[in-house]
Amino acid sequence: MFSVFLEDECGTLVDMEKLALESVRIELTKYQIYHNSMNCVLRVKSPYSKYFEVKITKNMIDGGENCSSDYLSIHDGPELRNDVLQGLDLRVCEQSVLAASYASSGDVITIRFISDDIDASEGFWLHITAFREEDNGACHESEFQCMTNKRCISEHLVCDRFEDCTDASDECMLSTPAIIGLAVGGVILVVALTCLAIYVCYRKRRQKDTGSTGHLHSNSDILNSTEDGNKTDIYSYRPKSTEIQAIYDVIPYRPTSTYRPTSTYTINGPYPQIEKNHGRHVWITAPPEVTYISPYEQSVIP
Ligand SMILES: [Ca+2]
Ligand SMILES: [Ca+2]
Repeated sequence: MFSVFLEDECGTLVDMEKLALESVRIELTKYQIYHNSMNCVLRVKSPYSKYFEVKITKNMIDGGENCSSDYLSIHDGPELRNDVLQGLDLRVCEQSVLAASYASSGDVITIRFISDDIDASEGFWLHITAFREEDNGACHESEFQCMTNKRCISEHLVCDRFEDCTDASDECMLSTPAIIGLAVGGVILVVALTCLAIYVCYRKRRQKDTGSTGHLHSNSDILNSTEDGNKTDIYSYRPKSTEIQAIYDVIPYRPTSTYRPTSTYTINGPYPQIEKNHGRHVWITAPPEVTYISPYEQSVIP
């Protein structure tokens, strides 16, 4: 949003066509409190002879009784002697009751701010939008038609986070159900991510506690995994046939300084036999009678 500070532009003309603007915000001051003893006039000219829709979006003018101390006036024309915008008080201050917006009857408005020499406040903001009346119920291709009053504004003002139509139909407001849906979806997503994080931590912790990557990768039935004192790794499994292969993790439950994964791993007896060793994983072919394997001891235990 292009902003003009009235205190910096006293006596000037804001030509929106030259500035390529379809809307502009006029702010009284860039400071927290406006100056005392101001008498500042600014004219605003619309692009392509359009009209103006003026919204007073902030009104903190220390006006006192009947706006007799500080006040704003907005005139429907290039001169201060022109009437104020239709429906607007002659003097606008914090005590004024305002309508949603005010329209001009021409392409120039004159804004004036007066402050006395004591007490000040934050000032005002005006949101000014250029509009055109519809032609036979339609707007041009590059325009958006406001829903209620059918006025035409530039399509560039659609969904720009500033309400340019009096009914705000140019803005992409989310419906209440959509907001609720997004909120619920967000909560579910957060809970799901938290559960996933907890599960991953749990798995890592468990693997760390066992000293193992956790399991036999096997199509055999894994009966259990136990620990036998200091002998470290003990798995047992019961193959269903002589052709069963298992990927055996040879990392012990609690690795000791003497433990080394072996690449020349053998087990007593004709079965089972080692087929492959991929680092920590050993492929084993085992007969049905093998029910207990202690890879650390390299033996078959009945
Ligand atoms: Ca004052
Ligand atoms: Ca807008």
